Amino acid sequence: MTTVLFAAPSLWPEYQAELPKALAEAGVQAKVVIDAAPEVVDYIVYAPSSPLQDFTAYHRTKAVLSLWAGVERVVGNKTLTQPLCRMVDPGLTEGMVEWVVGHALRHHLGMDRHIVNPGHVWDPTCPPLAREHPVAVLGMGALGAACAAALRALNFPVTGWSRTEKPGCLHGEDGLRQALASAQIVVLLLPKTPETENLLNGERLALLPQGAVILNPGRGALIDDGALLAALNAGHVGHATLDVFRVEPLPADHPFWTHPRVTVTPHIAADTRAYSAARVIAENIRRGETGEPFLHLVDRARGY
Ligand code: NDP
Ligand code: OXD
Repeated sequence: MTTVLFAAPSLWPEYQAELPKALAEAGVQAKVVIDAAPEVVDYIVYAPSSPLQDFTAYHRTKAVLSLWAGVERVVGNKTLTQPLCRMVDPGLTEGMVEWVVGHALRHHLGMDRHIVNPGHVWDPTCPPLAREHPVAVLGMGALGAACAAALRALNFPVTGWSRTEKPGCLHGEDGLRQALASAQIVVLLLPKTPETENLLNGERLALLPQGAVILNPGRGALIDDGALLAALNAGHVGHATLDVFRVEPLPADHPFWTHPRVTVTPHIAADTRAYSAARVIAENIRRGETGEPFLHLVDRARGY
């Protein structure tokens, strides 16, 4: 059985080492290669940025296993008729929790005032407690739910919002308005779909309390950039820490780079790490081989 990696060549050494190990642990015998004729390929391990965009020739392939959690670049690909699984991986989740909690605490504690204090001002104002700083987490999936749990463990009152109804979580337009109206910090962990594009538009940004902070490690298109800049310029939004953008790398002349109320991080919130992702992939290949249902199947109609 043959598994091919379609991803940046720089990833090959790690996956060449980790995937065979993980497959052996899962009790699966498979060859892992970086190139093979389409007619011999059983599984494709896939980065959506890969040059492979036409899957027509892969008749034998049983599944495409994405290395990314977000699959918006591939979900609408009509040549891909096999099951598509996305990445849900403890390593990815751990990274995202650390990024979200770190940036939330930066703003919550007002750390910047003390880190950059050229006038050596002795300002003894104490920061509030987390219990006084409500957070809205938009998107309560694998990553959002873990971030919400970590923030709750620090005593932040967290309101979650998702597409479907779930216990302890808001949904729908009314739920979104309610979540935004009280949020001092908003975390965006939604996939990019036609429904979520420009979710944070001018009207919804206006619902936020004065000075609220936005953390976006989800996807750039979730926010209307122009509306965000206007809200930042007006001081209505206090700060935006953005990890993802409509165009990546963020173009050098984009106003986000120089805006005093924007922090840009270069899509590094959470990485797919080969040593843990390989186990997720191997488990799905094992399932494919034994006829068990795949984990983390993408729902093409839903878009995530
Ligand atoms: P999941 O699919 O597990 O969760 C998505 C969540 O978004 C679900 O709670 C879902 O609701 C909700 N959602 C989807 N559409 C809507 C909608 N129209 N209205 C309201 N809620 C909606 O994804 P993950 O948590 O694994 O990942 C989230 C995103 O994070 C990825 O799609 C990717 O874009 C981004 N990401 C970014 C990384 C980075 O380094 N910056 C790294 C990894 C991921 P429901 O539960 O009802 O289905
Ligand atoms: C992902 C990402 O979707 O890195 O996994 O953004």
